[in-house]
Amino acid sequence: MVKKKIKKPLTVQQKINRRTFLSFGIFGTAAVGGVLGWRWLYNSPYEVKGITGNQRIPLRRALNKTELAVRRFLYNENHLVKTYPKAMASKNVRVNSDIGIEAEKKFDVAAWCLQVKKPNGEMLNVTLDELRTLPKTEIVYDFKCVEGWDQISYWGGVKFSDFLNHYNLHDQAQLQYVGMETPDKTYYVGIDMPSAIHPQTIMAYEVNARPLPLEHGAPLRLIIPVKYGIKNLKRIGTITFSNTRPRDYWAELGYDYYSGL
Ligand SMILES: Nc1nc2c(c(=O)[nH]1)N[C@H]1C(S)=C(S)[C@@H](COP(=O)(O)O)O[C@H]1N2
Ligand SMILES: [Mo]
Repeated sequence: MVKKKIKKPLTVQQKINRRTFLSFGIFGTAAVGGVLGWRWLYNSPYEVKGITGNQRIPLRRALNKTELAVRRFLYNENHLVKTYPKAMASKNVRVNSDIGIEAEKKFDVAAWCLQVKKPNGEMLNVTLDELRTLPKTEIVYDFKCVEGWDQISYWGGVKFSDFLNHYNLHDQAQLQYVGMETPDKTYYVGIDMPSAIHPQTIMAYEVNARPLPLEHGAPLRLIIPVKYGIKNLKRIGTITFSNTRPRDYWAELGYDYYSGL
């Protein structure tokens, strides 16, 4: 006869001990894994400087993969960013950084005009007065900066998609990216076309229903609520269109190129 080994039922204390042991085991493995993963990441080489730069290769790869997943499964041009009543908008809109619009660099707002470079090399020049004749779009939303602050603010200007339609830039709208640079070309951003033509993306010439002050990017800035602050370029000088990623100030310094919310 084969003797069956009978397992004695565990006592409550034994059960607790086993649980504790398991929990610590799992926690410990995760912790060690985390530390090793971190060490691995921080021993990985940096990417070759190009459109993006200054980032460890695996992390950049992850950022780019996340972008693809977001664009494929999460991004929806009909999905609108939350808006607020005007009364909730901050009266003193924070001024964050001023690359390309530094006060000591004298800037003549009256002499400004927007330069739109078409892929065929043709140049379209648009004045602020012309832009003001287009339908005005206003938005009150929570502006978010990657540095960890956010603020409800109220902007007014021309919807980017209205601008493209009005100037017959339909062929340009078929391309994958929009590039924007300050007139002095020291701050620049690249925006994927779906985000650029999102119904809440505007080129703003007003904040709190008043003309944009210099420090907020007078006479015209980008307000793109589906992106972090870094993409909201102040003082647009030139606009370009392309199928490759335009240069981007913060992406070159290691930040996510997409920087979506
Ligand atoms: N030309 C220019 N645009 C810019 C910046 C800049 O330094 N220069 N900073 C960006 C960042 S990081 C943020 S958070 C917002 C801040 O906009 P605000 O100063 O109007 O609040 O502008 C963005 N646009
Ligand atoms: Mo920012």
